[in-house]
Amino acid sequence: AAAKTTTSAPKAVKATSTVDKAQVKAFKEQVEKHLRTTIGTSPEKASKLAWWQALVATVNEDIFGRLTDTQQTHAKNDTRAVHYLSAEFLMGRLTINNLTNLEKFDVAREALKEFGLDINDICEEEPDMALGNGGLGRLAACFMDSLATCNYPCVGYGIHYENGLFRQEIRAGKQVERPDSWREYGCPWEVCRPESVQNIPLGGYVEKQTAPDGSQCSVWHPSSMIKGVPWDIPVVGYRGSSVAILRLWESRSTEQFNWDVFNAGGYVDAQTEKSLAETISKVLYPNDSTEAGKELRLTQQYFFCACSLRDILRRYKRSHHNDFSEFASKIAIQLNDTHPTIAIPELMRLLIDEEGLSYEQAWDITSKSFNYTNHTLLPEALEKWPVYIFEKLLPRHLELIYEINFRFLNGPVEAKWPGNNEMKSKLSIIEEGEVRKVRMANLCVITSEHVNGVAKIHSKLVKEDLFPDYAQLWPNKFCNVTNGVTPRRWILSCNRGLAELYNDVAGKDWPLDLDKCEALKKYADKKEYQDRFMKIKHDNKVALAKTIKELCGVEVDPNALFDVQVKRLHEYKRQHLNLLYIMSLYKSLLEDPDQDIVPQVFIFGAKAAPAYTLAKDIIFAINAVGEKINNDLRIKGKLKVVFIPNYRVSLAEKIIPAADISEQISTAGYEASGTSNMKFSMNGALTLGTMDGANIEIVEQAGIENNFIFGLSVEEVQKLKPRYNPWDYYNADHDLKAVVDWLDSDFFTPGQPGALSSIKSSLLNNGDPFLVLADFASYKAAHQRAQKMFKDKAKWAKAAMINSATMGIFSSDRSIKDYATNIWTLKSQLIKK
Ligand code: H53
Repeated sequence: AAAKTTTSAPKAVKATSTVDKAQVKAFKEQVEKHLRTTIGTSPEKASKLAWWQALVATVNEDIFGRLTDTQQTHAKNDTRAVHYLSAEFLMGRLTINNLTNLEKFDVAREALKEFGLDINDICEEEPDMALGNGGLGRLAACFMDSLATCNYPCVGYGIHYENGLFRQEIRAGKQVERPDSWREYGCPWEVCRPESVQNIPLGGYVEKQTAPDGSQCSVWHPSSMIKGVPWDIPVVGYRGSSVAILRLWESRSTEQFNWDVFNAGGYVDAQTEKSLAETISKVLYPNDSTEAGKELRLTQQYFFCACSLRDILRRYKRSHHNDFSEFASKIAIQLNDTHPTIAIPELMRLLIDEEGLSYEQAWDITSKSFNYTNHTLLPEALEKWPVYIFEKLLPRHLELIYEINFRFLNGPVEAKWPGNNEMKSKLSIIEEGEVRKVRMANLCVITSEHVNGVAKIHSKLVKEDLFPDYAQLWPNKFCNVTNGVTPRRWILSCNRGLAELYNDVAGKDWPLDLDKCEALKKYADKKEYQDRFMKIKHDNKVALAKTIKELCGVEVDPNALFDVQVKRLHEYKRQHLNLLYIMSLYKSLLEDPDQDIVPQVFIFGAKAAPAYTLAKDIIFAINAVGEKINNDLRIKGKLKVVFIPNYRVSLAEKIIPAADISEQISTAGYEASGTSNMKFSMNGALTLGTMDGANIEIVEQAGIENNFIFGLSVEEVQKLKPRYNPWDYYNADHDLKAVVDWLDSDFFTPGQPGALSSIKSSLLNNGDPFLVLADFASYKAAHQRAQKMFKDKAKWAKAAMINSATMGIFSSDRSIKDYATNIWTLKSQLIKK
C-alpha cells in the first residue's frame, strides 16, 4: 500500500533496511559461485568485467527458468503470436533493466556492496547493444519490453550485426566514426541456437517450366546459399511476467559451398565467398531516416526476413503440419517500416514454390498476416529499390512482385478508376523511368491488413497526404497507434529518486499502469512535494554535471537551467535553430554582460550519418561555438554549451532525468512522432517545442501552459513552403542577420574563415528547406518565456510535476495494447510456473 508521505524529507534512495538479508546473502553466494565456476576467477583477483559477467550469470539463472515456462505455456495452448520484424533493435544495456524487471536490483546492489563494489560502477562494464540508429530502433526495444510485460506471445526478429552503430569520437570539434564491436569479448545475454539454423538461397536465375497439366511454373536456381545462425536474447517482463525472445540472425557461409569451391582448387576464392557471406550481418547501416539504396542493404533485409519466415513456418508446422488453413489465425507479422517488406514476396514464394499452394491461396494467407507501420513522410526515407538489383539478387521475388502488381492494377484499381492509366502508374508498385524501381511502401500498403502511423498528426498525414488514393480504395486500412516508451527503463531504472516518489504517492504498481502517476498532480501545489521533486532533479543534475566534466572537460553548475537537445542530427530536427539562438544569447551577453539572465547550460548529443556533410558541419559548429563561449570570461559563466560525444541509450539514461528543458523543435509535419519527448516529460522536463508529432499529444495531456510551444503549425508550414523566401526573414530581423553573418566570420574558428559558412549557405542560398529562419523569432520568444518561468521556482516545479504526472498514455504498454486490440487481435497469456 502507498505510504502517504507528507514530510519534506527527501527519500531519494530507498533505505537499505527494507532489503531482505537472507536474499542478499543468497544472491551474494550465487555471484561468488559464478565468479569461481563460470568465469574462472576469484573475488581477490576478479576484474570489474569479471564481476559483471558473474552478475549476469546469476541473473540468467532466474531468466532461463521463466523462459522455459513461457514457451511451454504458449506451445501447450497453441497461442496466436505476433512476429515483430525490424532491421533495428536498440536495446542498450540489459543488466540494470533486467534486475529491475525481476525486482532484484536492491538485493543485487546490497550483495555487491558486501564485496566492496558499487553496482552502477560494475554495470558500466556492459557495452551498449547499439543495434539501431535512433527512434525506430529504440521503439522496437521498448515494444519488446511491453510485449513481455503484458504477456503477449511474440517473437522479435532482426539482424545480429557484428558492429552496431559507430562509436562517435570528437576530434578538434569534428565527428570521427570508430567501429562498435559490442561483443568483442562475448555477450553473456545471448544464446546461440544451432538447432534452428536456416539456409537462405540468393542470386541465380528463374527457369520457366511446363507442368504435366500444361500450366507454367517458375523454378528458381539460386547461385549461392547463406547460412543464418540465430542468437536469442531473452527479454524479461516486469515482475515475473513472461520472458519474450528477440531472435537475431547472423550470416555465415555454408560449409558445403566453400568446400566445393575449395575442391575446385580455389582456396582464396573459398575465403572470398566466406567473407562475402559474413559481410551480410557485419555492420548496421548508419543512416537514420534516409536510405542508402545499396545492394548489401537489400541483401541484409532479405536475409533476416527469409530466416525469420522459415522459423515461423517451422514452428507453425510443428502443430499444424502441412495444413495452412489456420496460418493467418495463428500468425500476425508486423513490419517495422519498409525495411522488412521483402518478407511479403518471400512468404508468397515459400507457400507457392516450397509448400505447393496456389497463388490465390498464398495471397489469401499473406494478405491476412501482414501489417505495416509507417514511421516517416520524408521522401528520402521511403525505400525504392532499382529493378536491376532485384534481377541480380532476387529474380523470383521480382516475378512475384510483378504478379502482385498486375493483379492489383487490373483488379481493385481498374474497378475503382476504369481505364485510368494515370492512377495506375501512380499506385503501381513499379516506378517507371530511366531506372525502374520497386516502391516498397506501395507493396506494404497493398498487402497489409492495417497501415498505421505513429502519432495522431502523423497518421492523418499518412492517410491524407502520403497515400490518399489508397485511402480512397481502402479507408479502413489506415489507423493510428501513438508511440510509447517503457516506464521500467525510462523512469524506474534510470531515475530511482523519482520512482521512489511515485511509490509513495501512487503505490507500487505505477510501472504497470502509468496512469496511476496522475496521483502526483494533486500534490503539485504543495511546497514540500515541489521541494522533494526539485531535489530529485537537482541530484540528477549533480550526477550529470560530473559525467559532463569527465566526458567534455567542462565545468557546469547544477543550479543553472539544463536545456537539452539529444537526438540524431538532421536538418529537419533543427539543431542549427538551437545554435542560432545560443549565438544570439551570447551576443546579447557580450553587449550587456551584467544583464540578469538565468544561467543556462545547453547540452547536445547527436550522431550524424557519416555521409551527411551538413549534419557533420553542424556538429563542428556546435563544438566551435561551445569552445568559444565556455572560455569567455566576460560572460561570467552565465552560459555554457556542451556537446556530449557518442550519444547512446546508456547516456540518455543519465541525461534525460537531469533535464529542465526538452528541445523538440522539428519543423512541423516532419517528425513522425518522436519518443525522447515522452521520456523527458515523464522525468519532469518542460517541452520547448513545435506542434509536431507526439508533442501535440504531450501538451494535450500536460497543458500548453506547462510547456513552451512555438513556431509554425503543420498547416502554416504547408501554406508558407511554396512561397517561402528565407532572405525576407534575414533582412527583416537585425539580430537574426547578425548571427547568421557571424557564421561567415572566423570569430568561432580562428584562422579558419568560412569553416561554418555551409550552414549559412544552406539557410540562404539553399532556400532553408526546414524553415529555420521563419521560426527563429518565435523560438526566441519561447526561450524568454522559459527563462521567466524558471525564475519562479514554485511555478516551474508545479509545471514539471504536472508534465511527469500526466504521461500515462505514453507508456509503451498502452501502445502495445492498442496494437494487440486493433491490429493483431492478440490475447495475453498468463504464464504457468
Ligand atoms: O521513428 C520513430 C519516430 C521518429 C522517426 C523515427 C524513424 C527512424 O528512427 C528511422 C527511420 C524512420 O523512417 C523513422 O523519425 O519521429 O518517433 C519511431 O516511430
